[in-house]
Amino acid sequence: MIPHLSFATGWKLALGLCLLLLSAPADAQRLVQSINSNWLFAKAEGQAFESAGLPSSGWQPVSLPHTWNAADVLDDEPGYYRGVGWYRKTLTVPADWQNRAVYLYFEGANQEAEVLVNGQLAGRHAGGYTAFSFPVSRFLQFAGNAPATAEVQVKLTNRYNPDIPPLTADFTFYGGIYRDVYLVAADPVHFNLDNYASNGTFITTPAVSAEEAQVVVAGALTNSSGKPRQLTVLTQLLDKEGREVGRQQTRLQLKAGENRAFKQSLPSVRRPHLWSPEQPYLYRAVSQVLDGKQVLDEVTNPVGLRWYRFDAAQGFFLNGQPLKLIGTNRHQDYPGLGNALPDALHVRDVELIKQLGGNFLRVSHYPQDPAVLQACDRLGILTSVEIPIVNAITDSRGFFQNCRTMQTEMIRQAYNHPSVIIWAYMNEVLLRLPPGIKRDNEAGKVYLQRVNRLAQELDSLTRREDPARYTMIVNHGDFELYQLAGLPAIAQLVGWNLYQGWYSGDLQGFPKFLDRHRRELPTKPLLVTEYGADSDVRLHSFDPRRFDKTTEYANAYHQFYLQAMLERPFVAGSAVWNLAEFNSETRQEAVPHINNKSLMTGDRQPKDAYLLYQAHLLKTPFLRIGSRTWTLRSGTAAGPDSLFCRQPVEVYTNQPEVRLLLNGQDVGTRKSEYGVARFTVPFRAGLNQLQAQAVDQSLEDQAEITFRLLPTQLTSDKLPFTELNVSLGDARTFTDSKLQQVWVPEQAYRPGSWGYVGGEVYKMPGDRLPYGSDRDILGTEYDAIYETQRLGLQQFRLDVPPGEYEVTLHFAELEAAPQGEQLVYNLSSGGAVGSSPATQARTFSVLVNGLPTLPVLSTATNLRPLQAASFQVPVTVKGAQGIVLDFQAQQGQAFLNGLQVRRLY
Ligand code: GCB
Ligand code: CA
Repeated sequence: MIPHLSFATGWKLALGLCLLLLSAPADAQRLVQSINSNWLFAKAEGQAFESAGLPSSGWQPVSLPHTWNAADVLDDEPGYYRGVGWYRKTLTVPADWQNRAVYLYFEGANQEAEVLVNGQLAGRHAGGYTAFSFPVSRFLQFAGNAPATAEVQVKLTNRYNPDIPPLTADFTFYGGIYRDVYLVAADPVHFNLDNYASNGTFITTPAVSAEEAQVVVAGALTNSSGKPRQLTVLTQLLDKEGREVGRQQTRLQLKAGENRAFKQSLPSVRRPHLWSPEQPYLYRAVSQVLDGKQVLDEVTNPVGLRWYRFDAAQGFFLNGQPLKLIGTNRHQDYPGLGNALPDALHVRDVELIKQLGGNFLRVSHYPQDPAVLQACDRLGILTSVEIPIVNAITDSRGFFQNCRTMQTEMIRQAYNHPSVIIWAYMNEVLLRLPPGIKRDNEAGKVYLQRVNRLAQELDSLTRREDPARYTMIVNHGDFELYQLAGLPAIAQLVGWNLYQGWYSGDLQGFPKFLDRHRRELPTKPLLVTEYGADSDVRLHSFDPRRFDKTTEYANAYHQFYLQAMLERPFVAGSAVWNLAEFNSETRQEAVPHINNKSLMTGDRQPKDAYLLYQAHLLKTPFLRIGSRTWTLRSGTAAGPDSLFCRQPVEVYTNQPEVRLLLNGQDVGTRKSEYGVARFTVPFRAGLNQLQAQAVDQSLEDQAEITFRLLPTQLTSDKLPFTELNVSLGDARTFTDSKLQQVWVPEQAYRPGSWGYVGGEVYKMPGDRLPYGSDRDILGTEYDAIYETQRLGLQQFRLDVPPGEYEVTLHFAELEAAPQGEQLVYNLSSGGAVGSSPATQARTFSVLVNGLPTLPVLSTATNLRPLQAASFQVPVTVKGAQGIVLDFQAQQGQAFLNGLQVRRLY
């Protein structure tokens, strides 16, 4: 959004409106154009921001939005470019703009910017998530009636700056001008263009009821025309059809150079159309500056008429009715694009929350593209918006000042969005106490006081800026610590990010925590601002465990949390962490650099948990077969003579009963429990067609699942052995849709079949992972396979029939010293996580059918810690010998992480 129009009005729509309402010579109107095309970009690597000059080479053409980190946040190299980048572009400005107020307007650039026009400094901005604009008329050089050329240069850095939040966070700080940039040319008389990149007008609705609504427009006019002016501000309130439902005129005298405030109360709207998630009815307030009949400037703002309140015992009320706020958080990135998204992808995410049945978006952890709140206004999604004070603060004047400025920018820039109901300003600010600071030492006492002080300042600032909305602080689940810092008392609402049953403890800890808040903070309304569990769509388990990153554990987690919140009216709202997978460069786990605690994949395919919410929230009939991303499965036949394998299938529905058919045959009818009907399906080898039907509605869904059936006896004629992929030390299956392979969990050797002999499941120290490691394994996309391991095994045997085989052994040494800057997103209180003991020396050999095929496997040479290493060996099997791999340790214990066996002939 840009200054001349509202944040809430789409560009094209806004420009169209201007034309329609135009009643005066066009040359007086404000002109706005995006200037996203034809920029040049170059890095100034290794240079300090302050002294970095324009690079002499390395320029490449780019269009905005642009980030310089789209690729390097995904590679195996830890870290990403956090330094200086330059952008430049030549603008041609028409001669008659000599008499206009010309501005450059940036929706956002991460994170410190210096803007130069024709070599002169137009302005600086700190903070990567709010808009900024600078007047540039004085830098334009016109020669008579010729157009002026202006060279715009933007020096930018995304370096760490202790004075600018966020300091650390579980997301990537992509550098670049990653939102739209506009050029604005206004009449010298205009709505204030110098107010924190706001549009200079502010709408409030001081009283709204079913009977009537008051609408007030406040703002300021600027007269830079060099002479006194007699002006009128005219505001028309238009309904959805564009009919005028109210108007107000205010006459103002402005001296030359004066900036003067105004305030207009429009006549009340009788029996207003109210704004709500079901019916997000929007009026528009069109405000004009007139000199006589001539329109000098015009701004349009959306107006949503609604009233609301939070109650500590009963939750949230909209327009007098209780409304449980349910929705998600959202980050602003997308696979391959980093944070440089076209508006359409921002809008799509809001639509996905709507399709989920949600009514709430926590815009986390920073203000986002104007397109987001515009879409929320249109679709009826209530929002909370926050500035990015995450994990910690710096006790410096600069940090405090930047926080205040950001909070002011956020509020003024997003003020006119009816979807916004909450302004927040801290996320888990006590998660990472700075070095040397403990909750119970002297330094800690001082630090907590400073955090308290900053919270107080921001809270009062927010209430002054916007008394109509609520303030909120968002905490992690360390109740005592936040109480100790006195934070819950400050804001009007408390948000808790709760991960019991994920990062710590078990699921029961969640309702316990909620009830504790209710008991100990009885006057404070509560929102569950985050909760979630990692889920890698490739991983599945029939015995889901905390932290196994399977779809099944995430499903169980969400079901439990949702139920606990729905049962408690005092829980005013909730937001899943997160709508979609997002980049967090420092993260390791099963998918390095990605946080997959989400309802959708990065490219916005629904995970099962998304369907679970739909089943609960949608009011229209809904029925979908789960495991949509699990269309390739594998498993062992039910018995030596069976040609099927029984596995679960879930159907998500808001219907009472579901019938399931497999290849046209009835599998059974099940009642749905809490949105899920559960079936056990006898899958056959090859294609399986599933059809689910609601018993009493004409609702149906279909899914096709390809099944790789493994024989119980590997010499079976009925089910000849073709291939086997095993993840050692693992209890999950892993589907690789690219190679169309399924990895199955290990099993102990049984004669006639396959499996390991001896050894134990590797488990990283600590209580977090049920098995395996969470470290990034280099040189592979299959981290999950390498992160699990069988340690100290003696053999792996397969009783395959005679023939030619290809055997691939996969290794990764998991004992490794912790990485320097390792992300510790451990939300349990205390305790370092994710660190493994120092590297262990080991040497072993593998014999294949008695031959020393891999004679020296050693951590000193070919088994580097946390590095994938694979060896493929041909094996000829004669007679009944099968395949026998012998593991012989010389030093330390032998291990194996993955094994693939394929029959060639
Ligand atoms: C949190 C943070 C969020 C993280 C999330 C997680 O509590 O607020 O930024 O991404 O947990 O996944 O650990
Ligand atoms: Ca493994």
